[in-house]
Amino acid sequence: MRKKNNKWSSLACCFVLATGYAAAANEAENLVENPGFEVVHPYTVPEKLKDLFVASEIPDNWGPNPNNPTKLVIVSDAEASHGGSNSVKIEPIDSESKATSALAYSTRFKVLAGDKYSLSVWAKGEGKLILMCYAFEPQDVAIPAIGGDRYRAISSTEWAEQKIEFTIPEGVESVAPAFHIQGIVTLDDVTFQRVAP
Ligand SMILES: [Ca+2]
Repeated sequence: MRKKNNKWSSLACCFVLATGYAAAANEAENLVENPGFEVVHPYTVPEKLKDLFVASEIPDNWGPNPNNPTKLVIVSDAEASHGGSNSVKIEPIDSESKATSALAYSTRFKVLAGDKYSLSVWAKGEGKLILMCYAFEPQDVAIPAIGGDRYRAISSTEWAEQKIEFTIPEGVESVAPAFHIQGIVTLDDVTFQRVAP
């Protein structure tokens, strides 16, 4: 057993629905679909996730991570959103809880070691936020997430952009962007791009 002790990655292998990989990355193209959460669909929480996830609708291409009990609310209010009509509020199911909740992209991107990527999101609220990519070796082995090393304090009713840049380590074949949150944080307008090496 190796490199399987990372708490961020252990679930990702179960959740991220890699039925196919996204197309190869062109530089400076935003690779995520539905980056502003404008497309949503009704959602019925599966029985096995009933204690772990609360949502009546979720954005297309995005979903929960059952390792991190999460309440997800679509905020349908152009005034309150950073762009478009919708943003996504992430909070713990138990309002007293200090547990980490999560929002994850539901498709993995094939990557090459040494390539440089950036991940950004606009955020507001009262809590903490980590931007990261779940990472996978060939044969779907989940390994420690990339970039998930620092919580950023979010404490404002004004939107602010949060961003990380990282280089794909050796051995990583695919990644999926994700946000881990403590407290109540609203997100909008994600950008995931390959940047010049
Ligand atoms: Ca939006």
